[in-house]
Amino acid sequence: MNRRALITGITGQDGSYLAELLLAKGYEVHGLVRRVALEDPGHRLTRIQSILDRVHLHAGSLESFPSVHQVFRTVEPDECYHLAAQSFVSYSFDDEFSTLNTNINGTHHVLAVLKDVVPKCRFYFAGSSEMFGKVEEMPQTERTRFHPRSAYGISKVAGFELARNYREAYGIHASSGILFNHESPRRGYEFVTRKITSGIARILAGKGHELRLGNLEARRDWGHAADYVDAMWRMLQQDEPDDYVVATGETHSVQEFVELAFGYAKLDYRKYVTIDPQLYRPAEVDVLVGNPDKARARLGWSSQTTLKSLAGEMLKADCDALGVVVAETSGAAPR
Ligand code: G4F
Repeated sequence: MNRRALITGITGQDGSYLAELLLAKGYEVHGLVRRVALEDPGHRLTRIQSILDRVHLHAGSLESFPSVHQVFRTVEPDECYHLAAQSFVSYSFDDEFSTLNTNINGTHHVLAVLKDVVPKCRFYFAGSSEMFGKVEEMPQTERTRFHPRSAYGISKVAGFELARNYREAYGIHASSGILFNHESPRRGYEFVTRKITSGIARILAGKGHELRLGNLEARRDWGHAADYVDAMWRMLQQDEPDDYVVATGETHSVQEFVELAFGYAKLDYRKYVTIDPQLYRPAEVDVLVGNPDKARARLGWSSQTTLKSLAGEMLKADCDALGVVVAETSGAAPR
């Protein structure tokens, strides 16, 4: 019989790539989605449009224990990938309360239900490099101390500790990926890389003339989301549950990404980029760079995409969507 996987957050960037990967591996794939998503598939299910006839969607709310319980009883998954969260760091400063409630309670509900209904089900928690925040060492490893700088980062530390506690206290096969930033043409428009590539496409299409950005000096370790979901799957195939840093091992500034993407478009970014102090965060994570040695050694996983090809792929996709041709995005094969 096919293995059954349940994905929370299946409609998002990571959820959609993961669903495709699991289908290709022969899994029966289920997703927990909000009822509003089922009522508005044209808008909310776009990333999984091409696989809609092959996945099973269940309406539910992570904020409600009975609702999560009902979905788990129906699906009885062998593997659960818990990706759903309020994931925009900036927004977590605007509404700390809903970010903490949604992210922490959502994870707690899923773990508590899993323990009750399917204790043998393997569990993946989407941890984040935002947990390192004001970094205490370079590069960051699984042993680096957490120092989160936002309600989002705090909520991820809480989820990470919940997963670890369920592993230690109840013997649940719970693993956490400490994922560094990962992007793709399916990235939400609010995140900086997609904001940049979609902004350039609009400029080229004559639909915009300015790109407002915040802190260009922040440095991130950016990989491709399609590579990173493979690491999630590999974690759940291990005999023993554990936690892993998933990263490229390289760090680049937002400014470098801007220059790379505008370079592809043959535009001088200085003519279009305006720095908007309103877009600075009350507490910034200045630099992130992960050490993926453990994932490489134990999971046989490594990042397959350079920042250059990632930026090219994203820009090309945004330009294609607006019918604009960009001359040179070599090495930027669509996935
Ligand atoms: O793209 P960002 O919004 O991503 P951020 O905050 O690093 O978080 C992302 O990665 C995490 C993993 O490390 C995830 F856990 C999280 O869910 C999310 O996926 O911002 C990247 C950097 C920041 O330093 C920000 O201050 O870009 C800087 N930035 C500069 N101008 C901007 C902008 N960020 C955004 N979103 N918009 C700007 O205009």
